[in-house]
Amino acid sequence: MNRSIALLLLASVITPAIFAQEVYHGTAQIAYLKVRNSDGTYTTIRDVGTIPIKITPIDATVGTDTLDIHNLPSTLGLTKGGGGGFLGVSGYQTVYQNDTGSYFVAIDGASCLDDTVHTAAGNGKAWSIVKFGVHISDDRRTGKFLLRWRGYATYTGQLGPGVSAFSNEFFDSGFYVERNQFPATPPGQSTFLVEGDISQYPVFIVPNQTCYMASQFRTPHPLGPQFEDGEGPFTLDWNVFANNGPQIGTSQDMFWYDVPADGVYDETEVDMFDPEDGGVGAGNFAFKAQVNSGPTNVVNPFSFNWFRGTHMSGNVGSLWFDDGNYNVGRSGATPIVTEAPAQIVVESFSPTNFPTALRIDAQAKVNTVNLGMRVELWNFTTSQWVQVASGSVGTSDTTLIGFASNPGQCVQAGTSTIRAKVSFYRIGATPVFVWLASVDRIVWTITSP
Ligand SMILES: [Ca+2]
Ligand SMILES: [Ca+2]
Ligand SMILES: [Ca+2]
Repeated sequence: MNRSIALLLLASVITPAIFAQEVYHGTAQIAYLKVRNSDGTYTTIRDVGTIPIKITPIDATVGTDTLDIHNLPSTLGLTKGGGGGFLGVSGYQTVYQNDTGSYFVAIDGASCLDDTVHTAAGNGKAWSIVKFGVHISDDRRTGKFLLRWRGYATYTGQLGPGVSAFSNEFFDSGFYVERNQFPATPPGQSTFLVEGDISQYPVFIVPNQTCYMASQFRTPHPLGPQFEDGEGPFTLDWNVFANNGPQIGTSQDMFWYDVPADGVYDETEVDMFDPEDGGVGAGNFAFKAQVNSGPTNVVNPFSFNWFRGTHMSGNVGSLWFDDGNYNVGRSGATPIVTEAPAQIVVESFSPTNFPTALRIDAQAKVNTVNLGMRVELWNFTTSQWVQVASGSVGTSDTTLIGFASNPGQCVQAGTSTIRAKVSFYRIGATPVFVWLASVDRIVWTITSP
């Protein structure tokens, strides 16, 4: 639907009714996480887990607008909002908040992008609790939508129509949300705030305050979650804006209204909702991001040991960076025939004894086909290895990423030791009988409370 058609719908703008502030609990499945590696390449991981969510019905004005902003300056400044972060009652620090109690839904707004500037307190820290809005436009309570978030660091003006004005992407991830978790509401009033706890998955990290954030509602991949790439057709679930501008962080009273939706936000799509459209300063997503007050640190290994197989070359420093400097092991004999013939165990120290999130990235390649790679974390409470990622490993660098479901148990009390293992094993016939595993990087990403 184009904007001139959408404008006709203004005649049917719905008068909000008052709901009790009921809260419904549910879950969202992480569809995929696309993580940027230090060399600028991306790793996509799927089937990661679920997060708890809370759903609150809200009143909102549903409408559209005239195109208000025709030319955007080549650089963007700050006009709206303010304030530093604060420590909430939960112990989380809010680094961006635009949740004013007065909401506006963009008709056909399945794909929008907002300029958000978080407080400096959020720099380099992973989001723990996020809050956003969704409007389910035709009152369905069946099936699921994919909520996709993409974060960009850079706006570039004067690139013209059809060309993305946003670049330097630092996250791209999606969640499956089942519609039957949303309570029934009167026709046309299916607007909700959703709060999700992503504290175990430190991937949404804004490096330096500015986050041009795209929010998209899409159809899940038709072939199944193992193929999810976030590129399905847009749905009839729409973005929700909050009036009057943010309380924490800043955003200009503008956003990018991707109509017709193609996932490309060009400079001519910049827009805002005027009072005459039913919006008041409504150029800003209803959105809130909270971080743990502690830092999110990348932790390098201090020691390594080829527990199975033989160390051939490289040192502990070879494991620190994604730089093509490898720590190489050769497959060897094992006491049990089913055991992986090459296993490297690494240790380091956690900056905290009480991590709220613990992620491990392992990148390696091998010199033959038909090998698999498994990543495990040592649980000091149960004295067991816990597998957090596995997959095939190629003859060029392959990255696996895993997350601890009990981060605190992966740190040894007293010593703060952390321990991980990466194993290589046959998943088919290998043309090379004695093969090499070249490990480029094994690092933890640990969030402190
Ligand atoms: Ca577009
Ligand atoms: Ca804005
Ligand atoms: Ca390396």
